[in-house]
Amino acid sequence: MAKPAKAAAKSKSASKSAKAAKTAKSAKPAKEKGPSAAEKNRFTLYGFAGSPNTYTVALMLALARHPFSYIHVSLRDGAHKQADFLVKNRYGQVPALRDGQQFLVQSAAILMHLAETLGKFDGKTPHERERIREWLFWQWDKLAVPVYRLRARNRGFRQFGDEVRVMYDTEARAAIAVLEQDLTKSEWIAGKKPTAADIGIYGVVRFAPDANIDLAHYPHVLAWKKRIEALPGFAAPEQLLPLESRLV
Ligand SMILES: N[C@@H](CCC(=O)N[C@@H](CS)C(=O)NCC(=O)O)C(=O)O
Repeated sequence: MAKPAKAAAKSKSASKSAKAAKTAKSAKPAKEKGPSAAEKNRFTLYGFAGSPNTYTVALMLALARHPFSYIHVSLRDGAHKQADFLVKNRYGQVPALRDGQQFLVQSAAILMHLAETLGKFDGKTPHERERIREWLFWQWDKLAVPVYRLRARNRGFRQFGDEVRVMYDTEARAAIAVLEQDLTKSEWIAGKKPTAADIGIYGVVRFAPDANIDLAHYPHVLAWKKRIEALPGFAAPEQLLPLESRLV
């Protein structure tokens, strides 16, 4: 016997809502998986809270969403010159990064290693990868040294006279002007997307105001800096580098 029109409509709509409920159930997002024990144990960063170079490596790991343990190395107590640290970093400096059984040093080299092995913030083409290397070498050649020296002087960690201060100031401003010019052409330094070059150079530019360099004179650099700060996972040095060791 044919169903009366009303009953047929009711049963149709009931089966429709059962179907919808089923779909909603299956569309439920899978429970987000936390990092595995192997991921948690992979990296230990040795550093110092006030160290921009330690921050650069921590920032790379944070942006790559990779957990890491952190060991505080007291530069004040000279821990970086002790034998147990020199086996990790022959140069007696922070940072050092343990990746599994291997210790890596020199922040720019660490960034390149992370980009390559994590497959994040690396260049997408051989040309982009060449540009990452080129900019990170430039960063240490022209930008980092004058900015960090001026910052250290302002914080009372280095003493030098006005002549040297003016020299570093001129060098730092000339380097930031090169960056400003390049950033008129593209949003990111070495590729179409942010790469290790942006992270490394950000780790210097962030501290330019501590060297009495006002970034307002460099609008493209300022806009690029804001783009980095808007990336998911971004965190400031005080959020990433505790004053004490922290194990994950
Ligand atoms: N080029 C090195 C520089 C490292 C560096 O200068 N580290 C500072 C702290 S930010 C340090 O350990 N200073 C103590 C020293 O050199 O004795 C890098 O990128 O890792």
